[in-house]
Amino acid sequence: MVEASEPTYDVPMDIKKNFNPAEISELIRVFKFYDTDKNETMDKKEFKQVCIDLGHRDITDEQVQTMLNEVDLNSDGVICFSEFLLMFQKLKSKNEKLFTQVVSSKAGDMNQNVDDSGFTHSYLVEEKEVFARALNHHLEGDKDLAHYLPVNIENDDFFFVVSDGIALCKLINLVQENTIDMRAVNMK
Ligand SMILES: [Ca+2]
Ligand SMILES: [Ca+2]
Repeated sequence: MVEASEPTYDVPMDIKKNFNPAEISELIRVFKFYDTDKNETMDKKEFKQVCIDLGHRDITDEQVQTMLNEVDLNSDGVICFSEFLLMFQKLKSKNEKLFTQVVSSKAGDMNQNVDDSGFTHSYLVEEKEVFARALNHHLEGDKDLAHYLPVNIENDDFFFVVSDGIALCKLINLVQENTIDMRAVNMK
């Protein structure tokens, strides 16, 4: 039999020994979650989402390529599961806290939200709730947002509210005070 492709989730023992079985199965889930076209490898676009979710929110395509090249040990341009594990092995030895955060933020808790342009966002339900609560708590009584608030934490109303530029600017200012001069925002 001619070998067409290596079995993806069959991990060499020397990589496997650095993780416990629970971590391996969690990382398989994480890998499958980001492998959006389900071809069992992670391409540049899919890998970019991993980088973003690891906290590199403003990462450029060039930076993604540089990181991908580092992880892509057999230089076939995509990341297989073994390479993905090796990346996490490095991450685990460098930054245990971030590693735990990734592994425990179960892919099952992730939701996807498709906006009008067809662009798919991934976000953590918890993250959305934190922002929705902040919005309700801090901007309650804001006359410009009176028609929106309080926003329903349970559904996707939050995305509707922040699609209004004014609410988004106010939210950003909440996080980082006076980032946006509200006098410059067109309130209509
Ligand atoms: Ca893929
Ligand atoms: Ca590869």
